[in-house]
Amino acid sequence: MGGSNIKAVLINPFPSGKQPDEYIEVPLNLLYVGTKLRKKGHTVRILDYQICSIEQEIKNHVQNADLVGIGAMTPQVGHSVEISKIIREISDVPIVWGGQHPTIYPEQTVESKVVDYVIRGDGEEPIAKLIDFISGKCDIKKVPSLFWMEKEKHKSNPQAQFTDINKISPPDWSLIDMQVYTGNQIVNGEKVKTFTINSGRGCIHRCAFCINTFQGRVWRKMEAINITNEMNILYNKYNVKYIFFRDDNLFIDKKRILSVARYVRDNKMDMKWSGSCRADYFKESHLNDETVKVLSQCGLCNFAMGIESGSQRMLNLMKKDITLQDSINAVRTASKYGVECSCSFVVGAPTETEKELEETLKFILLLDKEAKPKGLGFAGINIYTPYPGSELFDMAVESGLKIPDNLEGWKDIGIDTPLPWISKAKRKKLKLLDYYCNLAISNPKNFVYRYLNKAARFRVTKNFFMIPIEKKIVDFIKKRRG
Ligand code: B12
Ligand code: SF4
Repeated sequence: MGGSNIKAVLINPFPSGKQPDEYIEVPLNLLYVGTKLRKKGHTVRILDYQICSIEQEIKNHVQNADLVGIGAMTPQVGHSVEISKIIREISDVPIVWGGQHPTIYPEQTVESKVVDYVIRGDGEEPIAKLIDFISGKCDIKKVPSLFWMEKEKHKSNPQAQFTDINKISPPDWSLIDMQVYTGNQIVNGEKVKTFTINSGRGCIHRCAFCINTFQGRVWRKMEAINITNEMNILYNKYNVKYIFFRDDNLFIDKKRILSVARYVRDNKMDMKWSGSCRADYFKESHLNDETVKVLSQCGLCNFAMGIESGSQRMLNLMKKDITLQDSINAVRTASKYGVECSCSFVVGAPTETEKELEETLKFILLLDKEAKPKGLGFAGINIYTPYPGSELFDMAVESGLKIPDNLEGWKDIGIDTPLPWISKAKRKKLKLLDYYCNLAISNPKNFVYRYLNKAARFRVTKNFFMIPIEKKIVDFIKKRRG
């Protein structure tokens, strides 16, 4: 390792069970960590499973790297372990893991022979300090948020302060190929150049399936001026016409989001944007009619809303703190001003009964009706996946889910994890719901699809999904069309 410039390779591994997406997501975690390293004068290469074969690329890049960083959500642990093993076979470069999974299980992660260090929580400051340590410039004790093993014993340093997200804006987009990541998104039937901004970290709410509760329910916001600065550069330099705000909860601060919206309008930017919002925010003191109207006039075109369930008992169990009426009201208000709603739902959570599942299916159709005149944009039906760090995970464990006792044991916990309270037959059925609910709320343009839509509505109303012939027909049509 010569001089102070070191070479870091940062890796985004493949999450188990993930279906290929048309849209390539920006690996924001590595972008921020990489930005910090580049600002310190280091060389950074990001390897992302979405656009390259990591197995092949690491062979080319690891030989002369001084540090490898891997970002791991729980479903990415399996691939992260595989990659770390390959690296170990060809190099003794230090391997550091960061991200949600090692943040929740730092000790268990460093016990693995293929991980040298874990950085817990925000990675920007700690990774820069870790590089100082491996370059011989400081003692290991000076690296905040670090976990490691020494003579078979766990060692750790105190947690770093949260990153000041206003100081790190904008991230260094030249670290990634913007041509690839500004992939086209379909908006109102048209392909639009799209990019992602993260304008806040954390959330103040307490949903029992969400990792934010583990992180102390603290919300850290980027000021409006920094958000609009990022939007401006993306618009003028990269010709981006659609911004996906990837915040957990974009609309916490009404004043802030209104300033961003007005900036888009006042600067005559031809730009659309969307973000996630809670259904209970649509009330007089927050997102009232007037506010939603202004937001819509200023480019907001979609609210992503976690409606989660059509059963109030399940909503209460999930500590969602919303009512069914809140969701109806949210969808009505948004649709009145032309803002589409993409709603997501969780099915198959512990203790959910068949009747409660039916309530959710009926509720999706009801919301579609309330979203006048176009209907819901999308209904995402996810089978509950227990992610550690959330309250519902503990309930899943009580219901028979086994917690792996070593890092490699997590390799099967992912998007399609078998759950003790869901039989194989039930899982097969739950997997069809996303497909059928979206067919049922679609606006069919031709005769065949009108028939399929009617059949899907019947199935969703009756909670009957045996012999999924319509799906086979659609798959066949799609295949023939290529
Ligand atoms: C945006 C987002 C996505 C995006 C992009 C993810 C990405 N890689 O950037 C998309 C849509 C692809 C996505 C997908 C999924 N996501 Co997601 N996602 C988020 C969300 C809302 C914000 C993450 C983000 O960008 N934050 C901003 C960045 C800067 O922060 P960060 O990611 O935390 O990274 C910081 C630290 O963690 C750390 N760090 C991260 N990586 C590394 C690596 C190194 C080497 C170091 C040193 C440090 C480090 O430093 C970073 C900078 O401070 C979080 C919610 C949350 N509270 O975190 C969920 C979240 C991370 N997602 C989650 C899940 C489960 C998923 C899915 C598996 C969901 C699914 N069922 O399909 C998929 C699949 C993952 C994939 N890679 O494709 C869970 C993870 C739970 C867990 N135990 O792992 C979260 C926490 C949601 C939740 N509330 O439960 N996600
Ligand atoms: S699910 Fe959404 S609203 Fe609930 S705590 Fe998580 S980020 Fe906040």
